Amino acid sequence: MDLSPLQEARYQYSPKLPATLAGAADRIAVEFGKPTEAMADMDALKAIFPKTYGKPVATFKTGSNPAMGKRLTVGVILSGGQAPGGHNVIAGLFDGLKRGNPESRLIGFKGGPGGLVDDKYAELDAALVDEYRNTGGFDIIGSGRTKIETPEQFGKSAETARRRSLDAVVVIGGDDSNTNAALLAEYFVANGLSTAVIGVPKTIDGDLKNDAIETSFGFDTATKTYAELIGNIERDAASARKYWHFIKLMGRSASHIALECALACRPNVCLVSEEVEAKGFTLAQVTESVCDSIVARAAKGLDFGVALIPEGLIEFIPEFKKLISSLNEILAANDAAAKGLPGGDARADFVAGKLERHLSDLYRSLPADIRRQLVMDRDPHGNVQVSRIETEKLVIAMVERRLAELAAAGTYKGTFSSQNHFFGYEGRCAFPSNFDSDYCYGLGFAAWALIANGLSGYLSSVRNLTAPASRWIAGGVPLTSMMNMERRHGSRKPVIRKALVELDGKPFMAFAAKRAEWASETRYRFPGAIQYYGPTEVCDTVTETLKLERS
Ligand code: FBP
Repeated sequence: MDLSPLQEARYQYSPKLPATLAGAADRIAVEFGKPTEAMADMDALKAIFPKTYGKPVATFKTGSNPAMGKRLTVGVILSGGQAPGGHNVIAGLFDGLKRGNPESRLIGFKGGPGGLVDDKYAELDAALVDEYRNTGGFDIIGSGRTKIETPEQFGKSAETARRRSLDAVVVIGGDDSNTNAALLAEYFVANGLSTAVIGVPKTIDGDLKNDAIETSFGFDTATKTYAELIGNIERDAASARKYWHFIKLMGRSASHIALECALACRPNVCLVSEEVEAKGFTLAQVTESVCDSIVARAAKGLDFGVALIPEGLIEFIPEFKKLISSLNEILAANDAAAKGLPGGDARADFVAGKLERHLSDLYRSLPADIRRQLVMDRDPHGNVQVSRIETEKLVIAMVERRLAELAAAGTYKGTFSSQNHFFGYEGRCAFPSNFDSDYCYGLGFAAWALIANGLSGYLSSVRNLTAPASRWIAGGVPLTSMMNMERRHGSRKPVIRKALVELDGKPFMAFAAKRAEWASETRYRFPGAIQYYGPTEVCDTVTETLKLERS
């Protein structure tokens, strides 16, 4: 591999650790809080997790702890979509293990949770880990979306843990993967294994957070990467003055990414899925809200603009939500028949014939591409793969239709020309920002400290993130304390509750206070590229979301 100058320079970067983790291993003591409760459905969860439910929150502090020198063998898994900083979680975990005992070993299961089931692994030694420090991507061992759910998969995971004499498995993943981690932790204890399971909060979507987890890693770098691109597009729009740019942004359900980019860049429009759902908007009403800005700006001679669209939008429009859930059921019930059809159009016709009348009308009114995209295969967790649905093109088509009506009625006199973009994969493997480099290294290091203290069923946590890194607070949060029961595939399942955008939360309120002005005026803000070297207020700054939530 030829190295870029930045990659060479980033190898020299030493991630900052919280002071409590920075000293000698035997000076890292642990303090426990009170037993915890789940977020809801306590009795049901106690019954599912009899061995691991209700553990106390753990916080590391400086003190004496001779147990930290244990020789350990740990396996690590990267699960789900890439997020900047995953390699630094592994580096932090590796360095922690070696600080505790130079004889400790780290192995990496290849290609996600499937690697644990099938016992496919690579030894992670110093030379290999060094190659990946402070770099983006998950390519050190690869990732995957296999869900460990059948008794056979659990059994095979346990066999691997025994065969490799694992003291612990670390699962680096989002809400679904960490729900799996909780189930695996319970399974291992219930079946007499001493292998601990520790999770690490990963996802660019930013929706794995709560009172104890301030943000998931990767959100900082991904949103800063998108914000750079959006700022560049805003400047282009304001220079050329001839295009409306519609930008879909990743985030499978929650709109945190779109909202963060709006706060950073001040575009003319940013749709927020959670608001659309709360207000029960139809697609026509969503379209109208975009057209309001286009018409208002056209009246001032501003026939250009930038609109942000969260990837998950259509699942939050109530009429679409019903449509998607009916499509899911039809596809699940007719799996073989649907798969046997010779292409997307045939599949679309097949399901359209099985929908209730009003849903079938909605489905048939959509552009053909969108119809095809809505019946593509689901992911292993049963989710529609929203990154493959061109919602930005759907919105453009609806806007064009509506503007034609407004023009005919004489209420719109502008010219409308659009460009569409989708920013997702562009940000998931960027060189982690200084924040994500430090945060991930700390999360990995804390994962080791949890394991060395004999804890299982915890999510590694680093808090107080708006303070300098030395004052960050490291510890672990019991996975069951973040769970509730939700309906999935027809039955109630334990899941880590996804954190959606809160409409009474500070980030949304800050946006709502300004959006009318941004809709009709040009108030663009240009964040520029992530900076790794230079003044701390430029290089070490956190997201607008985190600043507002922690203010
Ligand atoms: P995770 O929840 O696994 O972190 O993945 C998030 C995400 O990047 C979403 O934003 C996006 O919808 C999805 O992954 C895309 O998945 P894939 O990489 O399989 O196309």
